[in-house]
Amino acid sequence: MLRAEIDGINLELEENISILDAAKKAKINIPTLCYEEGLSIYGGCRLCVVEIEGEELLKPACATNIKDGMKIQTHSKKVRELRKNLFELIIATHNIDCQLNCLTCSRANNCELKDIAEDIGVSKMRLDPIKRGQSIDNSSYAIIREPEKCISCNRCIRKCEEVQGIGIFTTANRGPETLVTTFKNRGMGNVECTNCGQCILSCPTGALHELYQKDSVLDILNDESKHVVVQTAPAVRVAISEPFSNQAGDISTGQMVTALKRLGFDAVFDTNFAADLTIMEEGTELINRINNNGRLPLFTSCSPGWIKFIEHFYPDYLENLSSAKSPQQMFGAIAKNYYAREEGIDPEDIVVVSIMPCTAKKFESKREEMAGDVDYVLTTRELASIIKSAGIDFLNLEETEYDKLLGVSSGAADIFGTTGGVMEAALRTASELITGKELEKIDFDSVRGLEGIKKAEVDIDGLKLRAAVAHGLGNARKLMEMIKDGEEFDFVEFMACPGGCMGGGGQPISCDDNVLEKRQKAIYEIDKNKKLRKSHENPYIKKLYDEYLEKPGSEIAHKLLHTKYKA
Ligand code: HC0
Repeated sequence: MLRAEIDGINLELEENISILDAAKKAKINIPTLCYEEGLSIYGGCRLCVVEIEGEELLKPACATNIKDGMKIQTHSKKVRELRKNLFELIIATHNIDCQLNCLTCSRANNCELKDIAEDIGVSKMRLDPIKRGQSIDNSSYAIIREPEKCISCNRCIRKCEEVQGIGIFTTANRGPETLVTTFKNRGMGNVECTNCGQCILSCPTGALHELYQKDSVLDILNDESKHVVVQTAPAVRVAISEPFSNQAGDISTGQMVTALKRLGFDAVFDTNFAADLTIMEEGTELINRINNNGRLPLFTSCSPGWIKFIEHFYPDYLENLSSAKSPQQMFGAIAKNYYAREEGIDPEDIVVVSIMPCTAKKFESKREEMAGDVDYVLTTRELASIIKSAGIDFLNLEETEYDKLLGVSSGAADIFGTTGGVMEAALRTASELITGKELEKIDFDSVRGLEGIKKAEVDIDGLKLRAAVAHGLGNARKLMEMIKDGEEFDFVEFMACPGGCMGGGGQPISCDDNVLEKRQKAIYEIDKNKKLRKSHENPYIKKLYDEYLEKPGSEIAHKLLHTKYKA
């Protein structure tokens, strides 16, 4: 144990703890910009400098470990003056538009720079901002980069490289001209970006954000000639309230449906309905591959960031991907065919809007393999922003149920929103379809939790199904290397984002501690409280097969619900 004193507070601390972490334990807030929990220490912004008794130079708290007997001051006059100077230098390389056009910035409501300016007590700027003449990178269908707003904290670089294992960002130039950019400044749409959007969650300013489609959706809602239907992804309902309440883990399904109706959507449906459908199609494909010596392991195909990853880095394994489209895309195809027929609406007049926790879903909707299924994709953040600008008091809304035909889903579909959920949903259905017997226990605990890679062997009436689950592309790469090295599995779930979709790049930017744990708990709570907890028992899925699709894997199901990815 070490002893140290921070701002007069005596602490007993474990070895190898940074001053920043020790201060947190003492509930002392030291401002940081380039630091992010879970990423390597960069120590570039220096805003976290502290004064250590007996040392002439101030030290960065993130990169300095506590030594026994240290006495530290985190907010002395010397510290505050240097912090202010450093902050002014940082802000001077930041876009002048921030100072003139803060109101229109995507991060106007939660800009870390603004928060820090307040913490540090910066009231006026003494330095003229440097304009670097960099144009906006809008080469991607999913993520927009505004280099003039970049403050070179390098968090996006580290997130992409260290967590996602990709590394599309790099730095260019030196000194005040330093820039974060993509390889040869080619643009996000022309490098190996998977569109996962994890960089957006790390960016402290508005330098990275999704391609906004909010205005297009508001316009289409005003077009009387169109029948606009909306679908909401599993993970949105446990995060949409965060921008209103500043706390994570609340379930707001009913309020979200009410808000969407108030916004003017003609029908409010659930992606979860299509998640149940996915289980029927993907589960059938798994059983067929096992019975017919097909290519194994079968890989899930619902996470578009993962699809882009395998296309770039493991093209030899594309045959392992399930041919099932993602639930988002299946929903679009069903809405424009089955729903159109049932309601007597010309499919040309139907507009499908998705609300997704994911930026890569925007890219997925534009893929040529399935273009036309879905017309617009909004992130959870975009929906929250539209709700706010419509003056809707979200937290006090009454609850409404989804519209019926494509709006009823099982608990198995709800858990799609967290890592391990697709696997568990598939196991519930595959077990019962294979054995013809009801499962005694439907919770598959071995694929739950936030461990990066989970493995499980499930005994289905003598058939030993070897399963694995990876979330976050860094873990996906590790698991792919295990498979390349000969480790054998039958079915593998991959999700591009840490935590699965609940941690997607389109979710609200964290406003609470332990956000993933809280969202995950909420997702399992929704499942537990549902009577209907298995995809194959969903009466509206049965009706869809009886009246339209015939049976899982039928010719028409293949035409509408399956696809093939090419390298
Ligand atoms: Fe997901 Fe999905 S579960 S990818 O994570 O399969 O984004 O929430 O909508 O499509 O259902 C995201 C979340 C979805 C799809 C579903 C799947």
